[in-house]
Amino acid sequence: GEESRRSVRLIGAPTDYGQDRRGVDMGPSAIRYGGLSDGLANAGVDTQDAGDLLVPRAEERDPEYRTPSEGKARFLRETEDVCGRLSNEVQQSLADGHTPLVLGGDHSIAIGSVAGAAAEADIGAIWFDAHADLNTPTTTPSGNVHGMPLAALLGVDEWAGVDWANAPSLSRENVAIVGLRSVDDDERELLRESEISAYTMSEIDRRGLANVVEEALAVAGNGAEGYHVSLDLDWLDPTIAPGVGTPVRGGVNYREAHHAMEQVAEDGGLRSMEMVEVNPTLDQHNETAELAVELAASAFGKRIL
Ligand code: 6HN
Ligand code: MN
Ligand code: MN
Ligand code: MN
Repeated sequence: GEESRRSVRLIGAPTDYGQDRRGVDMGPSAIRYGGLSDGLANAGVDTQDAGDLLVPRAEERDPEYRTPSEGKARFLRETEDVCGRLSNEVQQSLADGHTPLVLGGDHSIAIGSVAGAAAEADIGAIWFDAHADLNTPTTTPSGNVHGMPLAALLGVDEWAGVDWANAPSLSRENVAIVGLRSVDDDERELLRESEISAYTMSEIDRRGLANVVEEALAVAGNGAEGYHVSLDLDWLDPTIAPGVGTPVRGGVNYREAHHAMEQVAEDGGLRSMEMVEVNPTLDQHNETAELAVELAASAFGKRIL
């Protein structure tokens, strides 16, 4: 029979509530201008664009609002609102037979995209990131929710009480973090005692990224109905991805990143994906957004031969 083409639905989530450096809300536009629909067409997938969620400007909001039990988490109320709507959009895309590709926005939106992807299935996740994103409103050094989404999705500590966006929606044995090089003390403690698979840059140096990604794919897919790929552009070395709010030296290089995405395509278990933290105001000639486009094409199966 004829092989059915994958159809991708783009969903923009233009937030900048989750971190200090403004401008990441322009990520969806920058990635579209970087040629995303052409890039995906070259990868042989059909694309439809659902546009952007409406996200109120931070200026119209009070970042300090929180209930006493919520600790320190700026714009938590706004993040909850966006993630709830994003979760519904992602769920609807899957129900309609499309693979959701969410464009951030800061990484806090992952709470919504993963919750939506996990609503009707048991899924795993691969977190390509310099950071662990495992803080809670109590452990956070910054109060920024972009440092917390994976903890929210796993129901860690205070996040166990979140009753929004269908979170918690991941289990530790199906989560792999790849590319770590900036980890806070409480995150380190959690990673040491938990079943979460965490791969540092040093382990990647020693074993090679391809071997690490092969293992991460096995972890995320083991006993699960597919997995979510969360691609934080600060995963890459800042020399090739300067347009991010929290760059950390010593990330993966251009070919390594492509090969990792090619492994995702080859594996076939991708259920949903997001690309986050692209900040065009910190970028050089939109190169980080263009790199995101190229990586998405690889993840969705672009072939050279
Ligand atoms: N990101 N661990 C730091 C924090 O503020 O919690 C940095 C988090 C960065 C998060 O890049 O998505
Ligand atoms: Mn589920
Ligand atoms: Mn990061
Ligand atoms: Mn992140």
